[in-house]
Amino acid sequence: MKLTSRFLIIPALLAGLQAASAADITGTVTLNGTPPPEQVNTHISNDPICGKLHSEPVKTQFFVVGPKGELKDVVVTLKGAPAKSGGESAAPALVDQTKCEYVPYVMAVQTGQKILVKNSDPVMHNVHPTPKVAGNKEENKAQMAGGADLTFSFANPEKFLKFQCNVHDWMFAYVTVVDSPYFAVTDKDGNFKIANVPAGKYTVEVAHRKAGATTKEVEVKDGGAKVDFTLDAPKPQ
Ligand SMILES: [Cu+2]
Repeated sequence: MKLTSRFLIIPALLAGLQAASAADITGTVTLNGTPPPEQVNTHISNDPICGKLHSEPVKTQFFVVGPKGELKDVVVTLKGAPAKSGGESAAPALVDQTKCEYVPYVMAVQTGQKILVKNSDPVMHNVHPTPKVAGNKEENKAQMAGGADLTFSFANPEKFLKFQCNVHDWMFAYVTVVDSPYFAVTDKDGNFKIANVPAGKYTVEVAHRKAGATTKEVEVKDGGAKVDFTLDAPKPQ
């Protein structure tokens, strides 16, 4: 009798442990205050090839906000994240050059993860990542219209590593390199989700290129954790 009940209890305990072992951290990032107005990118419209690819004026996208200040392009990372990067085995991250802009403008990858850069335009670009962290390699590769995809990867963590095109000096993208699989970038509704985080206590950091960064403590338990953030718009100059 004793034996039977023990056999029943142990699987139940194990199932309980598994349920508590990983959950999602979700939340929303909101911009407090009014961001400076975006500027029309006259470089694109003045370019004989790139200008023709757009029917509407192209604006900068420094602050992409929703009706309630929901802030896009915020990089969300975990300090004290439990696992090291599995970047070598992760699916490649994609960056497209389309209509003489990088899409996405802001992204995050793991250390060692491949970044595939496409050229969907009828014009040559050159892809020039300019890392500032030692050990991350600066490269500068031309890519013809219809050319093969280019591949990049970075060994060390770095925030907002800048990619630029020297043919079109308005073309920038920012790639944050993280040494764990636990990160996210907010969508157009300001939402993020870091999936399958092992139970435990963490510091969550949110960072936006123009609105700065802040942190909050969270504890991941059964059912996950929800944590919202507010960043302040820069004061008018
Ligand atoms: Cu270009």
